[in-house]
Amino acid sequence: MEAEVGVVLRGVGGIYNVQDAAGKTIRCYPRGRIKQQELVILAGDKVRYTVIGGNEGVIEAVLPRSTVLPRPAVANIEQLIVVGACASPEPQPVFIDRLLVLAESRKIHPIICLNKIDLVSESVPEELSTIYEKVGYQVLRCSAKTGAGIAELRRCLKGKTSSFAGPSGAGKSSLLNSLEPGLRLVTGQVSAKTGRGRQTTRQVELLPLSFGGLVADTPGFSQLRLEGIDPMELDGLFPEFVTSRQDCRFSSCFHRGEPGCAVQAAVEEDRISPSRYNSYQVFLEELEAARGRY
Ligand SMILES: Nc1nc2c(ncn2[C@@H]2O[C@H](COP(=O)(O)OP(=O)(O)OP(=O)(O)O)[C@@H](O)[C@H]2O)c(=O)[nH]1
Ligand SMILES: [Mg+2]
Ligand SMILES: [Zn+2]
Repeated sequence: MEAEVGVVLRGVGGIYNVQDAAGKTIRCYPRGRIKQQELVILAGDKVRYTVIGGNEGVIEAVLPRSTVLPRPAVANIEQLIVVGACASPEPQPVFIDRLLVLAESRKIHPIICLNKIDLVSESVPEELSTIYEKVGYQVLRCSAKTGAGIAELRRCLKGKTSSFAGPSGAGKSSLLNSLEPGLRLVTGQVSAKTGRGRQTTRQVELLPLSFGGLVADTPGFSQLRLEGIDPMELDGLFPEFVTSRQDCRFSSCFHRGEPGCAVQAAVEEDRISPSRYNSYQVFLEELEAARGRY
């Protein structure tokens, strides 16, 4: 029988739901040699499989991945929808920047989605948007509650393989329910005491969208530490630093107090946002500390 190629939507207990070319879900077991190779099969993986009757199949091979996101691991994501709440939980630019750097480092296209605009005055999303639009990022302003911005979010997802990311409680699952009501994803409350979400989504799963495309709801990449990035290359993951850094006096400039630093000059002249520059410094320290440990 001919092998077919499909996409792994999710894996639980060694059984993988694979979406075939027609959109049907096939329950697949990996062939013994895949298990022997200790090859991990991820959500998003494109796999070659043989149908063994009905809706069941055997996975023969995992095809090369174009991208991989860590914790939760998900493969072949084209766009990362970075979700941040305007309130409840309070917006954290460093968290947004962390996800943006992650996306840039993996060559995944990021889009920012500011959710819960119904809870705040217009100035809150306005100020946040300015920071990111200045960089050149697309920023959506949404409310899963009122439906504002949902049509635009739908347009961004159409025909693509995307993943949602962002702090627990930001409203990732709620946004997905709002743009595709059939999904009925479980959502949680934000704790009144800590102001944080309760990590309602525990598993990564790719969801087929009725208007075309796949999207991963995730538990939010909340444990995320940046890894495997050379501190020298961090500035290249902040798109707005790239033109300035060419004018730094030293080619090995880390942009933290060196004389003749064009990046710092750009911060002073407000061409680079202070909050972005702050995130750069936080990540630089983190990456250097991680190096020191080995
Ligand atoms: N007012 C308001 N509340 C929202 C909005 N979106 C989500 N919420 C509420 O925020 C809470 C958390 O939403 P979830 O969708 O569970 O958040 P999540 O990002 O999926 O959280 P985790 O799965 O824990 O990572 C729920 O009580 C939602 O009803 C919004 O646009 N406006
Ligand atoms: Mg969720
Ligand atoms: Zn510099």
